[in-house]
Amino acid sequence: MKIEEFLEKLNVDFFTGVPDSRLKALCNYLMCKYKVDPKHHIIAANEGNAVAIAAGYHLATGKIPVVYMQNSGEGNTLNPLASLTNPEVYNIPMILIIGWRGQPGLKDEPQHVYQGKITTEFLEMMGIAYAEIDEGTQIKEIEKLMKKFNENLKNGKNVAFVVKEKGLEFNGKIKYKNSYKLSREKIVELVTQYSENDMIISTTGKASRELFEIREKNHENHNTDFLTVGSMGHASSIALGIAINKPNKKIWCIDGDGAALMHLGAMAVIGKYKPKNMIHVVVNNGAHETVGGMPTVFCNDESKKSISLADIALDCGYEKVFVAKTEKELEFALHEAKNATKLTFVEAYSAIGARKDLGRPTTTPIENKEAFMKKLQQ
Ligand SMILES: Cc1ncc(C[n+]2csc(CCOP(=O)(O)OP(=O)(O)O)c2C)c(N)n1
Repeated sequence: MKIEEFLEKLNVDFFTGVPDSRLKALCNYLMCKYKVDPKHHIIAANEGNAVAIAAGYHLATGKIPVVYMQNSGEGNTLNPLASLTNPEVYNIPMILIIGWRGQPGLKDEPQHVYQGKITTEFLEMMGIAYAEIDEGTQIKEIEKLMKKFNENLKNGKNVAFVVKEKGLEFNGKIKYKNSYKLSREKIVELVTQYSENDMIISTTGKASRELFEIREKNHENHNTDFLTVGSMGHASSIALGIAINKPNKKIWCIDGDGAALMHLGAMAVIGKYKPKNMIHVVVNNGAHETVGGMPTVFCNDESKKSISLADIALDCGYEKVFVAKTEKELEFALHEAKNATKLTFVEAYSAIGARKDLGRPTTTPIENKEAFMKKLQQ
């Protein structure tokens, strides 16, 4: 179904959410039509944040907002859906559009399998009426459905569309780019070189896939690396938990700007405890590159300088903070980080993009965990 025709039936003009690869058609359409014009489109920090922004939009306008997300984000929405928008609380209507990874019957990555199974059960549990959209869904069906959904919305209830593979399409083209030269893969490779035999916790998405492939290419062991394949935004907190309890090991975290933003409070907690054996490297491409390239609030636009993650780290109490925009600057920062005895932060600016033939980890998460724990005990 064409995204334009689908949205016309919804009759909405405000969207907020977190980008998803299944929803590329919607995400790219919104970027082409609105970019990030706050009256129409806000890319949120996390999915719960999006529900709250949408609630504010409804309170101010009385209109129906759309919240879009990957099904991985359902958990982040649970609290505001249960205690803010729910009919037994404030009764605030919105339309959820959810990309269905781990759709039963289709092969997907391990982090999507369980979430895929419980995606619609979650909606049932939350009392949210939903419809599935797949490749064959006709616009007439949406028209009919919206008659029913509009009744729900009028009564303050939320409704949802769960979008399966190829459920929505968009023919427009959009290229996401910035002015930085270093690739994320190069940054990850340099971290593996400078960290030597230290432990690395890497973030959700392509950074972890690149880390895995770099180890393969260099015939190195994977047992120093914990690939946080799901749980976006939590890699740095996992690193904190390890760093505190293994003070004689150096713990590196390779994070993304979208992931750091998703649970930004984690940096304040890390800064409070200041593990001196922890190095937090954020690859800042200003984008959710893994799922298509839509911007984060750390994106430099033409008019304004972006928010500085390095400044946030300093304010949170990180003790050594570096900004690297070139390979030379990054090598310097990583060398200093390796020798530091204080909580260290490196903001590494990166281009948007990845190798077309980038693979996926060939070991399971349980194998990863067991090898990692064993190595950590040595
Ligand atoms: C809770 C949750 N929401 C959304 C996603 C989908 N997702 C996977 S990677 C990613 C983007 C990560 O962006 P960033 O951390 O900046 O890393 P980049 O891909 O740019 O390297 C998103 C949104 C997810 N896995 N989990």
